[in-house]
Amino acid sequence: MSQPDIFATLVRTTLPSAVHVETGAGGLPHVVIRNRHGYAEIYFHGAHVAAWRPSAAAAPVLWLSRESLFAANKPIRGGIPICFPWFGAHASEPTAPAHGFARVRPWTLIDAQEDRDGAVTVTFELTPDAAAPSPFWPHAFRATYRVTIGATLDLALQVQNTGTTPFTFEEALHSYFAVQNVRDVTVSGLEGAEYLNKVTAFSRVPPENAPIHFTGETDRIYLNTHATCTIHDPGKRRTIAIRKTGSDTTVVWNPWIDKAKAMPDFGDTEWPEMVCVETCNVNVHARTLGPGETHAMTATIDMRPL
Ligand code: TA6
Repeated sequence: MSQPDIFATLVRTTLPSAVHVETGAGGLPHVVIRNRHGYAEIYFHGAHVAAWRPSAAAAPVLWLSRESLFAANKPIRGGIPICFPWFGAHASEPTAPAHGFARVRPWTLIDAQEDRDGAVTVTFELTPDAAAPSPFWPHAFRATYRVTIGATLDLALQVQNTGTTPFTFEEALHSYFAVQNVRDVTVSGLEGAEYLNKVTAFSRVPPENAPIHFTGETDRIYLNTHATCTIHDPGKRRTIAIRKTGSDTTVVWNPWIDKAKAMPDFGDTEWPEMVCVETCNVNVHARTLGPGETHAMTATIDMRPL
């Protein structure tokens, strides 16, 4: 898509000097933000934050697979995929895209601002594709996604029911974080929460009252938790805190060896480099909105060098 085409279809705002639209991987357009606080890349495809490196960071905070696809109908592997309006496999339609359609649709840039402190906030919007409404979730909605590149990475996903009947949806900011070696990493904050263990057919596990260590495939939906999670990464000598609002579940995931090998867009030896801590409302915490109602979920990602 040429620059004029992008500006004709996907950009509906003026751009401050810290914000540029450039051609990214796979020829997909992305928004590049360079300010005093750091650097970020956000693809129009899925409003996908693919890179974030705060000025204080010795290495990128988000992980991106070296095997990731960058294609119109495929999700990007890494960064922060937006899962909406369902999480995981569709409840009844095996042909439906995993994690919903939002991450494989182009979003429109509707606002871009720079504040006096140099923080940049960009806002994307997704509405039903009039040309190709989803047969899997045929509801009238408006989703907006606000991303702020400041000392922290602030994300806000808002969903509005613009129709005349209630709908139920799931949502996740499926954040992939870069770590030195997942075997040496712990995640704190979820000690008191029970979880559904996807590795054992979603069996229910009581609170373990200890930080999470990774010794194998880990795929857990922590329930009824509003906790701030912290990734402790001794190898990269940093912590990454994920604070949240409007979210009742947190998913923690590392595919480990076999699952990594089974994913064509995930390098066989990449799994030690990442961990997902996902801010979400999924499973029993799916949300229902009546006509005109809105729901907002936020995540604030705060990297601190040790
Ligand atoms: O969030 C964890 C999870 O649901 C895993 O079960 C795994 O499927 C992962 O998401 C990645 O899903 P994707 O569709 O992006 O390959």
